[in-house]
Formats: sequence, structure tokens, C-alpha cells
Amino acid sequence: MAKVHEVIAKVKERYSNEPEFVQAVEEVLSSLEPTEKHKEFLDYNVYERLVEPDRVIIFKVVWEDDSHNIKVTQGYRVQFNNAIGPYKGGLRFREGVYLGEIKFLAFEQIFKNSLTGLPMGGGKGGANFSTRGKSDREIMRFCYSFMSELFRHIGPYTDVPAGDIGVGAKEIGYLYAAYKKIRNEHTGVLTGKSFEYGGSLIRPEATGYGLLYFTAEMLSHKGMDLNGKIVAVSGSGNVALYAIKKATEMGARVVFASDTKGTIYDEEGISGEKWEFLRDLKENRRGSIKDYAEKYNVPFFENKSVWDVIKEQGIKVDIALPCATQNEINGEHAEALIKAGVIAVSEGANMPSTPEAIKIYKDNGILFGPAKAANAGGVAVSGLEMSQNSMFIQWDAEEVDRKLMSIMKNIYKKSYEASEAYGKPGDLEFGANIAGFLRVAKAMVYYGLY
Ligand code: NDP
Ligand code: 2IT
Repeated sequence: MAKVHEVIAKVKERYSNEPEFVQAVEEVLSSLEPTEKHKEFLDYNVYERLVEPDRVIIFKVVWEDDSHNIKVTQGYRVQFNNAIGPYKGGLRFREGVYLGEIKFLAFEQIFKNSLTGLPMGGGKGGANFSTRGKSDREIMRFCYSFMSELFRHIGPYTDVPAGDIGVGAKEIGYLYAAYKKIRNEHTGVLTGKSFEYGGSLIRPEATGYGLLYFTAEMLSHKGMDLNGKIVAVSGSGNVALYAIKKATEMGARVVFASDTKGTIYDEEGISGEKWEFLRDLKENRRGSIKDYAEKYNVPFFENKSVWDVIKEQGIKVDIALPCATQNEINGEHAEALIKAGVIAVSEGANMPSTPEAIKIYKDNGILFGPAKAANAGGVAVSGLEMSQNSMFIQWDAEEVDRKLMSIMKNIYKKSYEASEAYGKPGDLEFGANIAGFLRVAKAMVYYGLY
């Protein structure tokens, strides 16, 4: 039966055309060797079975733009593993999306969802379609068309998509409408819905808030907190906005944010009315963060990432919260963060640090909150949305927030404990991979060959 190192080698060879997927598999599996002591995992060939998705669905999406041009693209849904619950994970609508990107995200989701302790398997989907620069009507037609095929593959007990890059409350509304019309069912088939038709309070805030609850827990274990800390956030989308808000509430000063056009540096901190301006700009007006720089007369670094700016300007930062996209922090950026005096990196985005960057964090002994643990708050509240939908009730915000905080603390605890039990105390990347894996692997063994 294939051992961990053999599986890594096979995946590298077979999927060399899907580099993000290979990276994600290697990141997880290189933590798992100590779990080979559970003989049944090898007996049941769990490692090799784990890296092959249950099902990959690729479908045609035809839509019409405002000038009556008929466009065609591919839609994807990767149903990776449903050992512990229905497939669950977001949809990403962005330029350049291809199968390898969706597979990496679906694979990550298996372990993240397992860490939440809720019954959710791993899945992800999306399309090579950028919502940026599109009219509402174009987005609406695209979403209807996307769901006119996806509906036959999903269901509240089968597969429950949600948002990710380029898919927020608006897109979920259109997608849900199409599902409801085709199936004539009002069920919890998508999460991230607006509150009025079945969404959960705190779901929009959940990933960013959860990231800060996790980060606070990680700091507090070392006798530190966020009060007075200078924080760099990248991105200014759903995750970044609510990370900025919660970090500020916890007493930190968030001085960086960014988007695909560039980075702003606001030494005073992005708080109060300024945060509200940024939220409205990105959530409602889909504008560029450059507008923030102009309105508040702060520096704007065109076409630079937050990490480029820190590297080039040598600005002091205590905590880095990457919340934009994969591989945004490379080895050189990580070196620059160490020089800038960073004590912790905690990942809001999925796989934002390259393997070289992660090695540098560890070699320099800084605290590292890996994505699948630190950003699990979003999918955790999605799980709570599924529970509320199945009971036909909606909890108040305080109740959801309390549950979110308790889930994030528990993820920290589980990851830390696994890091100790398997021989690398304090290595949360290692611990989160192992803790997330064990639950899924045990379930797979209970099922036998299926
Ligand atoms: P959004 O679409 O709301 O925001 C994405 C933000 O990142 C925008 O500011 C966007 O800029 C910027 N961005 C996107 N691509 C790039 C790029 N290539 N380079 C630089 N900046 C970029 O997405 P989310 O906030 O939902 O997602 C951000 C990250 O968090 C992703 O990695 C996602 O997978 C992850 N995540 C999301 C969760 C959720 O619940 N939404 C849960 C867990 C993780 P612009 O405004 O110019 O488009
Ligand atoms: O990466 C993620 O965890 C998400 N985009 C959220 C998935 C979800 O089902 O809420």
C-alpha cells in the first residue's frame, strides 16, 4: 500500500500540469508520515485514496453580455471527499480559474472542514469568469446559466456550495434563485445567503472574525495579545474587510490593505469612518482601493502587493494577515517580514504563503497560523447556516458569534495538541494537517473499500 512519500511522488508526476494542486498535496502529506503508525491507514491505502477526487464535474456555461455577445466558458465543481459529511466549499469566479486551482482548494477544504468539528466534506467549484467590470445583469445571467447545470449535482445533503473570490452575497442570491426555480425547493443548498431568505447572521463577517479569534488564541498561548500591534492585511474583499474590523476592535492598528490594482498604507489605521468607506467601496461600488488613497490622502503603491511594499520600504509590522490569494507571500517577502519585526503570520486566504515562505517563518521561530485552521471560521458558520436551515430557524448574531469563537478556539487547541502528540510541539501547520486528516482517515477506514 502506498506510503506518504510514494503518494507525493505519484501526484507530482501525474499532475505536473496542476502546480497549485501538487503544492497543496505536498503541504498536507509531508506532515502525515507520523500517522503511518496507524497500521489501518496503510492497510486501507488511505493516503493514495485521499488525493484522488471522488468526482470532477466540468460543464459548459453559456451567457450573454450587455452587447448581446454570446460567451462560453467552463464551470467546475470538484467533489473531493465526503467521508464526514456532504461536500462543502465555495465557488470562485475569477479570471484564469482552471481545474488545478479548484482541485487545490477542494483538497484543502477536506481538512479545514474536518477541523471545524462539523459534518462537512471537501469540495470547491468555480469558473474562469471575472465579476470585476461586469454589470449586475451580466453577473445575473452568468449565475443563472452556471446553476442551470450545477443544480443536478448538488443538494442540501449532497453538496453545498458557497462564496469565495468573486462570489459574494449578490452572486449567491442569483445562484440560489436559479436553484429554487429549477428544483421548486427552498432548502439549505447554498450558504452565504442573505439573512432575509435563510442566511446566517455573522456569515459575512465569519472568516475575518474567525481569523482574529484564532490569531488571538495563538498569541495568548504565548502570553501576548493584539492590543497596540501594527497589522498588515492584504486584500480588501470579504475576508480582509472583517479581519481589519475585528483586529481594530481588539486594539490593533491595521495600516495596510490592497486589491488587484495596488496597496494603500494608512499609518493612522483603517478604522471607524475610513473602514466604513472601504467597505462601501468594495462591497457596494466594486471600486479600486486607489479611491481610498485619494480620499484620505495616504500613499498608494500601484501594482504592488502589501508584501512588495514592506520589502521595498522596510516598514515595521508586528502581525501579517494575508487575505487576498494563493502564493502572495514568497521567500523574499517572508525574509522582509522577518526584518520588519513580524511576530506572527496568520492566513486568511487559502495557501497564501509559498513553501519557501513557510520554511522561513519556521526557521525564524515566528508564530504561524496555517490557512486551513486560521480561516476555517467562514466554512464553520456555513455549517451553522446549514444547521439553522435544516431546523427552519435563525439564531441571533450573538449566538452565532459565540459558537464561532468557540469553534476557532477548539481548532487552535486540536492543532496544538496534535502537534505535541505527533512530535513537533507548537508547529501548527503540522498539527492542523494531522488533526484534520485523522477524522477523515478514520471515517474512510470505517467504510472499508467505499
Ligand atoms: P473577495 O473576492 O471578496 O476579495 C478578494 C480580494 O483579494 C479583493 O480585494 C481582490 O482585489 C484581491 N485579489 C484577488 N485576486 C488577487 C490577486 N491575484 N492579487 C492581488 N489581490 C487579489 O474574496 P474573499 O475575501 O472571499 O477571499 C479572499 C481569500 O480568502 C481567498 O484566498 C479565499 O479562498 C479565502 N477564503 C475565503 C473565505 C470566504 O468565506 N469568503 C473563507 C476562507 C478563505 P479586487 O477587489 O481588485 O478584485
Ligand atoms: O475557502 C473557504 O473556506 C470558503 N471559501 C468558504 C466555504 C464555505 O462553504 O463557506
